[in-house]
Amino acid sequence: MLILYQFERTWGNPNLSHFCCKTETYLRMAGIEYAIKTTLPLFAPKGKLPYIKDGNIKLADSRFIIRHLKNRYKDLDEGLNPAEIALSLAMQRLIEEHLFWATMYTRWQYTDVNWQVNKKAIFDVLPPAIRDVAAVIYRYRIRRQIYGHGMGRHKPEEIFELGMQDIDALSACLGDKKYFLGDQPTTLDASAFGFLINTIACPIESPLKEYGLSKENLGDYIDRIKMQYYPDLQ
Ligand SMILES: N[C@@H](CCC(=O)N[C@@H](CS)C(=O)NCC(=O)O)C(=O)O
Repeated sequence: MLILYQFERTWGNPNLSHFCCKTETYLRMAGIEYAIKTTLPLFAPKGKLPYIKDGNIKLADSRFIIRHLKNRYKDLDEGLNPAEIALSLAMQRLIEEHLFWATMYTRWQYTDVNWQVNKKAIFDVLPPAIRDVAAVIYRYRIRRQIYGHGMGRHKPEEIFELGMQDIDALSACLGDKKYFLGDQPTTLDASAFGFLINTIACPIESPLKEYGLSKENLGDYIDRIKMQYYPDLQ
């Protein structure tokens, strides 16, 4: 059976990792059987989670994993026309390459309280003797990534302004539809759910979360998908 390697479940959500949650949500939306093994990025083929093993295939990165799932099992996007496929890709890039970094800032840098919550969720699985050292090393590494992306060079209020633009775009694009591209879930929904739940419905406090919570359609969307695809987490 296909094995999904990801962080341990926490906060009552599928995963604290946006990308792991995206991947697991695709598996569930597509009705693909899988098992989970919990791990840390340190042990992953590309140093990041998620990754999968499917028979003798080992694949890292949610985009390559989903390409494999589409080819071998089920393509949630098969009914989309070329314009919808283009919109889906553009929105995924907005979510994963831009909004993501604003949320990373809120977890790893914005306040000490958020950092403590984030640290506990990720590093408490490690033995006490190495937990704090690993957390300090990873925090330094992730802060360098946020800076390297460019998001980390801005003032907090500028980061939130940029993230709020993404939230506005997502809320407008969803409108009053059930899913982003109609009545059926697609890859964009797996991505949007994974990232929105990790922005709006997790215990990391920030103006970005508050702003997301003010968008009723996004809150309803998260609740709806969580209830339908994660009944085990209710
Ligand atoms: N492009 C990758 C991104 C994966 C990613 O950034 N994973 C994060 C967790 S959300 C990670 O493992 N980070 C560890 C690190 O950068 O050291 C994907 O789509 O899977």
